[in-house]
Amino acid sequence: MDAKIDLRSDTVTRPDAEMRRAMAEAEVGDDVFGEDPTVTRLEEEAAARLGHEAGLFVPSGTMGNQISLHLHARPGCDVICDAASHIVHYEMDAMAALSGLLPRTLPSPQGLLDPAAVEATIAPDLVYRARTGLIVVENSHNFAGGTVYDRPHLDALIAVARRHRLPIHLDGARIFNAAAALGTTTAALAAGFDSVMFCLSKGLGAPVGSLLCGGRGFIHEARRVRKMFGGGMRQVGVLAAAGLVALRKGPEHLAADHENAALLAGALAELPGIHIDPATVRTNIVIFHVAPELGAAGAFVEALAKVGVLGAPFGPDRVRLVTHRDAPRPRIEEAIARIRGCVRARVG
Ligand code: TLP
Repeated sequence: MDAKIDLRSDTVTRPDAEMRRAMAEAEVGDDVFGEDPTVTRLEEEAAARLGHEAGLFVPSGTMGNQISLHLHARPGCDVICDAASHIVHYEMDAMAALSGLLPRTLPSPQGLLDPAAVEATIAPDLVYRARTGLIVVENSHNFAGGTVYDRPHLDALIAVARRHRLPIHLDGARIFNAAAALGTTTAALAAGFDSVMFCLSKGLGAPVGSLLCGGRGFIHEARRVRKMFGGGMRQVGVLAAAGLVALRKGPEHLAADHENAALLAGALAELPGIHIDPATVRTNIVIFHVAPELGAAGAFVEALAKVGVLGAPFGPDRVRLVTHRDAPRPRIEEAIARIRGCVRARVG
């Protein structure tokens, strides 16, 4: 059997030859002193792509989100977000640990916040109620299977935030996937948010790094919080150089990733014991339910690994597969054949 097909995440993508060349040739300086020209270029280009005034290069999406939460809301405040948000499940409860914030979660169909439910959750000004400090939106939504908000939906959420004078942050780790799926631009999806985080290290293919974008004053403060969180980096232009290639060239690969995800979802839907509605797969994330006869999600993922397909358990009976540029169409076809064989061996 040839090599494993790694669909655990789009974070497994490796820097390509062009990125490695750019890294080797990068002009660098000490970025804590603001003297790394490659980082500065990346921050400017990223902000321009999102239609925001300024950008800040951060080591991870988690740090970008957490800097933003820290700046937007005071300790003791609530953060309104979907119940299955990345900031709730996969960021080590950092909002509580680092910023004294409490998530006020709303279970939302397909992970997409209902503006009326958000408005109803905003705390009234009562002496015994904590204040709402912030609203957070995730687009595309990871845990819900890469679902996307369209612009009218975002407008309705931003209008709620404005009516209540609340800041609103976008976890746009995969905003380029959302834009590709909706046939729009990242700037169109980022408009109206007070801050936006997106990742270079996922489908765009960079080895490391995310950007936090927002107004000039906000990013000035964000630079200070990044230092406080231990994210001040020095000659980091070697990483920003790969990030620039990812930003310029990465988006063009995403449509193929989405086609591959649709192909995978369609094939999975045909298999006994696997439940997925392929119509819900809009981007590069494929999440399916496994029936008990296939075993728990963890056991099924182990069985898949034995046939050379790597996925991730995403709950007791859910499995996630993510398509990306390092697994082109023939590899996805091969993955489908292997998964089919594995399922048939288990359910006969
Ligand atoms: N997501 C990772 C894991 O943490 C689950 C993945 O493999 O999908 N926001 C969203 C919506 C994300 O999906 C992620 C990463 C982040 C933030 C955090 O980015 P990093 O991993 O760079 O801290």
